[in-house]
Amino acid sequence: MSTKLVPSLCPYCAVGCGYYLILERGKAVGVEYMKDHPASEGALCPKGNAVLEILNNGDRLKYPLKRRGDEYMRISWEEALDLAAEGLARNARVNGPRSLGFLASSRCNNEENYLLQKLARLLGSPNIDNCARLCHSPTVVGLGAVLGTGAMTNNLADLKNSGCIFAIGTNFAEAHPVVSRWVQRAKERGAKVIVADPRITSTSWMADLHLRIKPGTDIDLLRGMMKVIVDEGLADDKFIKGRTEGFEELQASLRGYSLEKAATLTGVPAGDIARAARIYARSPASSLLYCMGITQHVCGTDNVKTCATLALIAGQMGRPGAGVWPMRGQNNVQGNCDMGGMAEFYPGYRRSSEPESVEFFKAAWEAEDLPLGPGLTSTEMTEAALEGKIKAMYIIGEDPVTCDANINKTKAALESLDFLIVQEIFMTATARMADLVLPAAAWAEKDGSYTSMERRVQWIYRAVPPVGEAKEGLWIINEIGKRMGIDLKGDSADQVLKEINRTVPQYGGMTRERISKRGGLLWPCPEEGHPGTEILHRDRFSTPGGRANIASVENRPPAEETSPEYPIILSTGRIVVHYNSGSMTRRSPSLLDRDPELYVEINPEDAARLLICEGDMVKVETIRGQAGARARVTEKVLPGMAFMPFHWQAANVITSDALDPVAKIPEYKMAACRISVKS
Ligand SMILES: Nc1nc2c(c(=O)[nH]1)N[C@H]1C(S)=C(S)[C@@H](COP(=O)(O)OP(=O)(O)OC[C@H]3O[C@@H](n4cnc5c(=O)[nH]c(N)nc54)[C@H](O)[C@@H]3O)O[C@H]1N2
Ligand SMILES: Nc1nc2c(c(=O)[nH]1)N[C@H]1C(S)=C(S)[C@@H](COP(=O)(O)OP(=O)(O)OC[C@H]3O[C@@H](n4cnc5c(=O)[nH]c(N)nc54)[C@H](O)[C@@H]3O)O[C@H]1N2
Ligand code: SF4
Ligand SMILES: [Mo]
Repeated sequence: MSTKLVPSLCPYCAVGCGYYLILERGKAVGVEYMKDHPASEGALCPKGNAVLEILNNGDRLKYPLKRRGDEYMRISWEEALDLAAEGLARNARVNGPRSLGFLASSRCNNEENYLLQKLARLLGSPNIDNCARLCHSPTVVGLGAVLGTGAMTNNLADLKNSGCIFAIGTNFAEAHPVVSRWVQRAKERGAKVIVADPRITSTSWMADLHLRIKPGTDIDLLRGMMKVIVDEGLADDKFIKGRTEGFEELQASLRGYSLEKAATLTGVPAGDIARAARIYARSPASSLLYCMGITQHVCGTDNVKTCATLALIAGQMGRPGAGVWPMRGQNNVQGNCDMGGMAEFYPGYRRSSEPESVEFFKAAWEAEDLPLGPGLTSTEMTEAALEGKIKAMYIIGEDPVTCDANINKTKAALESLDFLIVQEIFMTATARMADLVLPAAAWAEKDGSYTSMERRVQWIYRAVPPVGEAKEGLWIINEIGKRMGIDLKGDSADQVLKEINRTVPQYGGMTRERISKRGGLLWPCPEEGHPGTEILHRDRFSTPGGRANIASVENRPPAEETSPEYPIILSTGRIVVHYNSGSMTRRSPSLLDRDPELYVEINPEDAARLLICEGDMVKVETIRGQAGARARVTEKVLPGMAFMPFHWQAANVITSDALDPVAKIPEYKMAACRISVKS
């Protein structure tokens, strides 16, 4: 029997782990570890180990489906593509091109995302967005404003060079498990690990110092640390003078602030804040890791800017082991943003609101006209649909009916559309609302490149043919374009990559030959022969003037405070064996077996008061609705706080859709709730 090993990438998170698919007679039958992969060194977490349960899953969508009443009918690709083109064209004609909304998929490759935003814009709609809106949009705009580039500053393996690892609002041990190996490597070399998280987590177990912060008070904590750094002469004056702007304003804003005030506001003892500040500032190289505990707040953008500011004043930037690591979520969310799958940006972060960007792409795409942005964000598209301004949507590889905050609103918005296309690998809650469901090839069934959280761009080749009649996303988008009289020049992923090389400066030298080698290349890689870039901002920042912009911001309260009626703060987040909507992991038997149902963690003090016992079915209610969940009574959450994973649809019935005013991200991490035993 002939056995073949084909290199592949994990389709889940943005660590970008590599492995080999074992093929027998053209079928994927196993996974073999890839020991020389630069980010994962052969490691895979439980989800990566279980990828075949998804690829070969019997539930995969296999045929195009058209809705008739509550039923779905199998149709041919000819009919499906005609229907898709007609539905989009009809709405563009009757309601104008700005009535079209597009969601690009951060689970899909760069070439597919590039082509989808090109289709949207060539049709005259600026409304293209992706799940980064719900995730790291504060990083793209906030870190972009401070450092010039809204991406991870160093590579992952470089964490081993840190003497101090400060992880704030990230539970990487569950959400990016393979990163733990690099943190462990640093610990073995003597590094101190500081974790700021309200909960006890698998990550906080690794910490030398756990700051159990009150949710929503990160700016106060960071300002407390800055106060210590400035007052104790630990600021890096040379770095501040040579490479930054705005330090005087920061000093002025800290003048009336005190460590004691920070302690009161955050609930973290003053001594611990001071210790954290000293360890972070004094270490020869410190890394700052952050994730959704920082971004998913109404002050998400300010949180990000304050994290970056701490790193700047301590001079912990632009060297091995020193920098800021925003832990990106999806396997290709970095790439999707790079490709212009965002309302604010054309490809390569050219602002969609600037006429020069439009002119550049008019020339590149030989287009007579293109829309000036910014387009509507995904969260704004929901509102616009409810107001009758968005009438048709084309959603690829996203499940907003499970993952948006306050999903009853999203459901109503999608119900009000004239026409909805969903392109998926499984029948999701969102696909169930579509007029047309298009079955897509999964990662191992198509060619293309993915950009991981460390800006690592890696190309994989199709290893197996798509299931049933499923098609590569690129082909589907290209065919819809053709039927609308648009030549997207997307006949192959290779052809699209060549266009990306020309239009996205960071990807200029990323040819297929180069990025299909083990580990690919890290952007920026402006021309062929360029080795790629592991560490950003070594000599200058990528702001127009080359200097970083120190931010002086003060904390703002969350949108929802507790009240006698809703006395508990509900936070939502992740567990290791499930992934986002759960549309994949809940279909993966080995993963579902480990965590089969929705639960909520409650502190024993609250549980005693509410007469809730471990294992009871409880009702968690907010002003938006209620969710049933199994109670877990545990000191992992603070009194007055509850935690629920969001991998089951019920969770987002109750979450808050209050938005950060700049990045438009919802405040998933704080909703006022009450909990009672289900009668
Ligand atoms: N297993 C698994 N892995 C995943 C995913 C998944 O669904 N499952 N999803 C991927 C995606 S899309 C993303 S974006 C990442 C997200 O990865 P993470 O952001 O690490 O995951 P979360 O659990 O959402 O939140 C991280 C931590 O923030 C803490 N937190 C909550 N509120 C606050 C606060 O106010 N301040 C501070 N300092 N901390 C707070 C929570 O207690 C939690 O432990 O994970 C990726 N990886
Ligand atoms: N309560 C709460 N809600 C949250 C969060 C939270 O912390 N708390 N976090 C938010 C965050 S950070 C994020 S990123 C969002 C995630 O929100 P989504 O992006 O909607 O979540 P996913 O489950 O990753 O959805 C991706 C879909 O793509 C499909 N897919 C996978 N591969 C392919 C492919 O090759 N082609 C196609 N066409 N489809 C494919 C999968 O089946 C899946 O249904 O959720 C947000 N929602
Ligand atoms: S850490 Fe992320 S990329 Fe690596 S195996 Fe796990 S889910 Fe996949
Ligand atoms: Mo995310």
